[in-house]
Amino acid sequence: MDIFKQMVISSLLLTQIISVQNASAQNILPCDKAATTETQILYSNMQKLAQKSVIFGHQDDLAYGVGWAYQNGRSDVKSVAGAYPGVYGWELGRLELDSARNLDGVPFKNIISYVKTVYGRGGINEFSWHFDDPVTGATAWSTPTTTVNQIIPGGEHHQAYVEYLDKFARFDNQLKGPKGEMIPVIFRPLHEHTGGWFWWGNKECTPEEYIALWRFTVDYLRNTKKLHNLIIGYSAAGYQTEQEYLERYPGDNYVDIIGFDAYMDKDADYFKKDLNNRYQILEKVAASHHKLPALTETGYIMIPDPTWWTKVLLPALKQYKTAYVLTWRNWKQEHYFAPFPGQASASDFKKFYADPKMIFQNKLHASIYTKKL
Ligand code: BMA
Repeated sequence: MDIFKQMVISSLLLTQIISVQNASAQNILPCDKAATTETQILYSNMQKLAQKSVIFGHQDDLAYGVGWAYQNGRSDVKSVAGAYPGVYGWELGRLELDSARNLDGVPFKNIISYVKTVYGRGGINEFSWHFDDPVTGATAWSTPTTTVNQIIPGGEHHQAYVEYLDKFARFDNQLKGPKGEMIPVIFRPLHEHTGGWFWWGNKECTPEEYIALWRFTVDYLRNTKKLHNLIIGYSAAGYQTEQEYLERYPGDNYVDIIGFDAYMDKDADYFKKDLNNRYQILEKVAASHHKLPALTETGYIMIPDPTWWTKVLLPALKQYKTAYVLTWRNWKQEHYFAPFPGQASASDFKKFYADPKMIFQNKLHASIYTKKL
């Protein structure tokens, strides 16, 4: 082959490689091949936004805050920053018991209505599920070593877990938009599994058992219950190495968003170092597995550092690709993770909100579900 032909062929190949790379960097399809159009569009738009920005999220934002509960339209984040968050985390614990309220007292009826409101204005809903142990009936924070093994397919108590998922499906089917379309949501089950404090944690089951549980969960909801509005979130707790992060990874066909939960506990230097280490690993895994990275839970309880938002959190968000960051709930004076008016970090939070990197509800529109950016 002459040198000219060779050059043409290699330049064509290069173009192909670049376009494949771009496609994988910008438009990864949901792992559910039958995801609804709205779900596909949302996931695509989240990827696009994540190239330059981070969406701010808050757990239970519309339900209650410090010193108030169930007041229409109220939100601690909005009271401080002037805008609602863009991601809204909700908790499903006790749905498995047919309870009218979740484990933090929020009526499921309200959650359904919040989800619809959020969808209507182009916010994004996310679910965690601190479910009770289906074998012993103890809480999520119990640490038996046999539960996961007993509820995976073939296990003696498998049916009890199937019933949990049936209840989730019944709930999920109520999340419908005005045209009857399913509202896309991020579903983040079995979280913080690299820690040992939940019954599905790394001290409580083997990697094979955890992976079997995860795959069954997703396959059952997708194939048997025909739920196609789920963007699946995989979120670890602490880890030191890539190997540790991936030890229980269920595979690319079972995950859309990958992330971790990281809370600061007084020692800012340690937190920053650990956050950097975890982010570096996450970035690498996200790139090689073509998944969307997120900081799925974070916070500094009672935020005693008045510049935590701009001096600790924001620098990390500026350094590492993050689709969204979700701070935990504002329950009471001794347990909150976002500021409220008068709180020590409130004015810093306004600066954090105003930073061009950050996206709150006011920068999102309902078309996030219908039109690709
Ligand atoms: C924890 C705390 C608990 C709560 C649980 C589930 O981190 O906020 O009070 O019950 O999350 O929301």
